[in-house]
Amino acid sequence: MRTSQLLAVALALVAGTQSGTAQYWFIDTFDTSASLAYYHVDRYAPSVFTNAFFDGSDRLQLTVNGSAPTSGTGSIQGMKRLTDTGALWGNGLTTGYSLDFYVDPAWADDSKAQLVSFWSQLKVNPADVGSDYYWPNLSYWSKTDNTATFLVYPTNTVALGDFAEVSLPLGFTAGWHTITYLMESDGNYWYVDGSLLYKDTYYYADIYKPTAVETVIIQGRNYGTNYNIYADNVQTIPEPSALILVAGGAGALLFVYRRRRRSGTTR
Ligand SMILES: [Ca+2]
Ligand SMILES: [Ca+2]
Repeated sequence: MRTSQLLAVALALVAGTQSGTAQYWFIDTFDTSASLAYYHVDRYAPSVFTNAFFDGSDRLQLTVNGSAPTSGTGSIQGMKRLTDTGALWGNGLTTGYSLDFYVDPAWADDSKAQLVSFWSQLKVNPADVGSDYYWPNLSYWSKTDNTATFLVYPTNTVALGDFAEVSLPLGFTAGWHTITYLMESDGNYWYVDGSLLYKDTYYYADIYKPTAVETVIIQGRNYGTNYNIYADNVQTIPEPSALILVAGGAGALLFVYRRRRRSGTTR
């Protein structure tokens, strides 16, 4: 199948998810302020949450309030993406999301910390019991020693314990990157720019089965200074296999296309 045909099929699949099913699909481009209405404060409010022209397009801008608390819940500043009625997605079928985020080149040598963090909340069946709820997370962390890493907060905390560092992909540079999160039957998959960065398994999978992604939270952490987080094209992935093509955008499409080429199944 030609790449253009692949895209057409994928777009048709997405169109089909928007009517007559319980799947919840959206894309927030932040090209107008309309997308902002879906976002609600999670923990502590950032000082700015708006759409702004940045780096050639209209983006989401979240400014971490450096005057806020620097420890505890008050240091965690984020916005949660809900439905148009302010609810969790809650449809049982949305299994991932992707978004673009910006790594500011100035962060690399300013001897200050910045954290750009993305949380999923997974619906669990049977219903979760307190802390058994799944909260997979991927964060980009610029440290005060001017090194940087990704952080993951796995669902399998029994195996990994807590946040764990995952090295940046080879050749990772400042600028825009695409993150894709997929909830699969055997665990969480995090892709960066179309390549798998990290996977973890569900510890309680045999008892509390995750069934859907219910929200995405875009979050910064206050280290005592203001900094801007920019994101764009926040979108859900209704089905894990076919729709990664669309949800990841052209980058994911090419990724899959290349993978097919490598495996000799290009048609
Ligand atoms: Ca945009
Ligand atoms: Ca820094």
